[in-house]
Amino acid sequence: MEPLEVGILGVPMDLGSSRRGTDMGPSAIRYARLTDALRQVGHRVRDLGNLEVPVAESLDAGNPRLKHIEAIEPVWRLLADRVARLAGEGRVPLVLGGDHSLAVGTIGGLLAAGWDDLGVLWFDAHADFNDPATTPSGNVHGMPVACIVGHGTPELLAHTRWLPRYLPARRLVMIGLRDVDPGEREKLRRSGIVTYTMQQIDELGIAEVTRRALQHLDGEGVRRLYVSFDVDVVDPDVAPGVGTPVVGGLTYRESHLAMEIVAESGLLAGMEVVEVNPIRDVLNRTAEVAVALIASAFGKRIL
Ligand code: Z70
Ligand code: MN
Ligand code: MN
Ligand code: MN
Repeated sequence: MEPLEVGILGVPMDLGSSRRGTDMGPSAIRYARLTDALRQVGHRVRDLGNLEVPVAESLDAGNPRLKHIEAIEPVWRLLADRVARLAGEGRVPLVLGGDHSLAVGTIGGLLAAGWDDLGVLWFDAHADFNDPATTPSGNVHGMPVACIVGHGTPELLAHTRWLPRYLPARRLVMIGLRDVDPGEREKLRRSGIVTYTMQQIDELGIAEVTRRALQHLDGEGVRRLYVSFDVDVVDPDVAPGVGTPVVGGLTYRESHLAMEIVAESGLLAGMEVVEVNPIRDVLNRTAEVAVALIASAFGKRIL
């Protein structure tokens, strides 16, 4: 991979989830020596610090089916501005979460930067495709995909009016699904989003799945790839420090191979790693896994 100008941005936000602690994700990932890892691969790295995010305890959650949305939406807009500016400067955004609701801001920023050839690989145990009508929790981190592709109730989409446009559903591919809510299932099947569940990964292998995902995006005209990586896609035995652990996830080796194939594609234009929760971790193991995965996605090779 040719040397990139990487711009790191932390988003210490846990307003989209009910378990506290993902707000400490950016610190945990930095403590695991992220910039060193990227520089060792040959990239130039600038850490732009953290976005200012309100503390949950200082707020009222408001609408129980759309908790903290009045505080989350301004974070999305601020994040989108920052990401669009980074992209405009030719930097590759690397965003550290924070809960997964932040993806509306990052991907919204890339759309605002005029990335018409953008595609998204969404690694997650969950579909994050709920809306206020289907949510079992009211947590917005279960809804970002609905916001990004514009499939949700008007009440939800009212908070995305600042987006320049929605991402076409066929330009988003999910990998690693194993915990989909009943209300998400039908919506997802009809959405045009391409999905690879753990069953398909077991049958085909992660290499074939990742290659098929990239091939599909290529066929949709995608020339710039954004990887949205929810660490809960990795098995909780490997990455225990997450808000919502789900058994039966990607192994250390499968997750690394997927990132190595992403690097080989030559299309990586940005990445976010979300849902790292140091409170629930064993020492800082999950952030260390996150840094190793980022290094692989950014071109680290064994030989
Ligand atoms: C469930 C919900 C969730 C994490 C997304 C879970 C959502 N589908 N959890 N990412 N870590 O509440 O909507
Ligand atoms: Mn409102
Ligand atoms: Mn997620
Ligand atoms: Mn998840």
